[in-house]
Amino acid sequence: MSRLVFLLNGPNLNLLGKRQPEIYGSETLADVEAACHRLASELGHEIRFHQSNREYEIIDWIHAAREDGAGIVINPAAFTHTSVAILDALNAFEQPVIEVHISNVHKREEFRHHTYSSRAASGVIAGFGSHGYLLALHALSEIAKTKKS
Ligand code: CA2
Repeated sequence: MSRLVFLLNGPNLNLLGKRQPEIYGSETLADVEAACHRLASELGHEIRFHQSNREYEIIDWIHAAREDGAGIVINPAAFTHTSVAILDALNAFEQPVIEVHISNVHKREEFRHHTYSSRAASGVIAGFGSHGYLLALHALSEIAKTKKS
């Protein structure tokens, strides 16, 4: 069984740690990637970590995960609230999906309360800062174990 997890990040998350630390914290995306690599190797997973400001690239990575991905952790960022195309791609992926939001979107503006991508997720983690990515990796790892046994 594949141990490969895709960690996908949507638009503007390349600015993490560089702007609006009061909302998104001070860790950069490179810090998050390094922490995910460390945890993944402890859990016995390999990861592919990507970020894009382009919707089609995120969709292409979701399609790539169909080949050999054991799961997807995704923060679609603003595409969460707008993209039926990302929802359709996630629905075509047959392994578990965990959605992450750094901020608690439910405490924020009304337009962030509606999500498309969450409909394809086994679970959603929001409001724990960048630590949410690590919580999501733990969750995926547990789901993968349960599926095996
Ligand atoms: O809380 C999250 O993780 C979000 O997915 C972040 C998105 C936002 O549109 C969602 O509603 C919630 C925004 C990502 C922008 O990231 C930035 C990071 C630092 C500075 C500026 C933007």
